[in-house]
Amino acid sequence: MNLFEPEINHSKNWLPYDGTVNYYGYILNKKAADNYLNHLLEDIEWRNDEAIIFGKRIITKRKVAWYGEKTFSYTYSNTTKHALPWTKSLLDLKTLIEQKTGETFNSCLLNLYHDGSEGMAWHSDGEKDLKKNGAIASLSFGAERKFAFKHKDTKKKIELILEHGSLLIMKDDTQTHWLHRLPPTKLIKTPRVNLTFRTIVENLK
Ligand SMILES: O=C(O)CCC(=O)C(=O)O
Repeated sequence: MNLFEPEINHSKNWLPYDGTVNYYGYILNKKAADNYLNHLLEDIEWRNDEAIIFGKRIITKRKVAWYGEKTFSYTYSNTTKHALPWTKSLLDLKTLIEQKTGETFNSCLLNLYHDGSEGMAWHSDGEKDLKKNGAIASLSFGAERKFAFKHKDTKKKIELILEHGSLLIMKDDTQTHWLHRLPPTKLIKTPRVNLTFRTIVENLK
């Protein structure tokens, strides 16, 4: 028995229909996850996120960064971002989750939530720059937060808690049928960093 691996059935599909979500629990022990969290907080080029909503420019308190194997551009919420080259730690994490999941990724969107007052509203990751039905791997560090899915037609909701050092994967037609969000909460006073590894289709601009 490996004492560092949680006994979680990562083949379980958390969605009842129209997509696949697998949760692996923590894939890094606490010490390794703490080290990555500190590295990510200090060394990533964090920027406030920008969105144009109903013609108005919104700057979020949540910070973002985007890294990848090429200078991909990626457009969401009507703003375009350009990827920075992988850091060694991000490349190591990408290799680890590729081994765990059997999927491949060429870019990563990072989110920094300073405390529970920051979250992310309902959305799906179906932008045209992303590979259609490509897997998205979500790696979480820091504060444990609730993560929720809502079916676009039936409105059925599924919730789970994302732990420090844990991996979740969304694949197949999940983004077509389900929204997801990170709800804000007054209970959390510490930061959380989330990394979503994705596959961008060639669009070097
Ligand atoms: O922080 C999270 O777990 C959610 C991130 C997310 O929904 C996204 O990057 O699309």
